[in-house]
Amino acid sequence: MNVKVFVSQEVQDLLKAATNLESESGNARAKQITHRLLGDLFKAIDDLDMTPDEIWAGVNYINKLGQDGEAALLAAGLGLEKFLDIRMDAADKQAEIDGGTPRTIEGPLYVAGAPVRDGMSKIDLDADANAGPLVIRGTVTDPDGNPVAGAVVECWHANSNGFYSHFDPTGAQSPFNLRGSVRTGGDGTYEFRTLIPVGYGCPPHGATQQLLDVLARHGNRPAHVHFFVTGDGLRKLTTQINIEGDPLIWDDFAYATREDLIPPVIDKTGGQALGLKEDAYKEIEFNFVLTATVQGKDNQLVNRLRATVAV
Ligand code: MBD
Ligand code: FE
Repeated sequence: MNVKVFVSQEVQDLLKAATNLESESGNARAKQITHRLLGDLFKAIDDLDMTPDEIWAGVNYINKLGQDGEAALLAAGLGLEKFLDIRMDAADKQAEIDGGTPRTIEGPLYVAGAPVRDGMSKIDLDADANAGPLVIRGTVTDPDGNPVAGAVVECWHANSNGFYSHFDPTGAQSPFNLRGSVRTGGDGTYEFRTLIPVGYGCPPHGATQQLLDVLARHGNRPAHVHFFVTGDGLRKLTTQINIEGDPLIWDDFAYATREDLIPPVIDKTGGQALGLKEDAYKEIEFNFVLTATVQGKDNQLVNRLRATVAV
């Protein structure tokens, strides 16, 4: 088959009818977006001469994606979430906002409601024989380099199996294991006492890995730690750090690695006095620099569905 029907009046009318484009009712923005995306799909079907079998494979794939609860995971894996960062970076550049800690994607595994502590939090609630102790500490400063008092640093990461609490397929972890929040004092410092994470891998039988297999891509991330950082009058920062030395550091299936987000990992002793499980431990110093709101507004706040657990 090599037919081109997209530009026909019949198809253009069908697109308008299907999205109720010419009526005043409904959500105008949703109609605009649906009309455009559906049109782009129709055009791609024409251009690539997609077969009915291919279309139904795609429709069935979407069903499996939803059944597996993996739509946000696929968004990370296909670079859609990274694309949003590229757009926000470009918007910042246009607005001449610079100097802050680089953003990188949130990913789908945040859980709201973790306990908030002052200054320091020990977040490794569950024993993990294969993970050594790790201290992550630093400061939160404003664009002028002043410490931010009352800033909140939220942290979440995986265990030595690459699994996150709440999403752990083995069900092994306590709620909020390896998740926590620290509120800074007047000196703007924060500290997390935790364990060294291992990189995440997509569920092997899930829809995301299924598509990645077809594309001959892997579904793994290098070891990393996520952060949200908030402070009064400053924009919320969403970022991550990588654990230096992970072989996948520049081969992340979610494209989240950035040059300035790979702090050195330092060997330290004295862990016993800090309540760590071994005296020898690793330390990462990572300082967050927040950026000012734009006309009093946080233009990088992102609303999305997030898991919530009551403390
Ligand atoms: C993760 O831990 C993650 O951070 C992302 C972006 C996707 C899947 C798992
Ligand atoms: Fe992650």
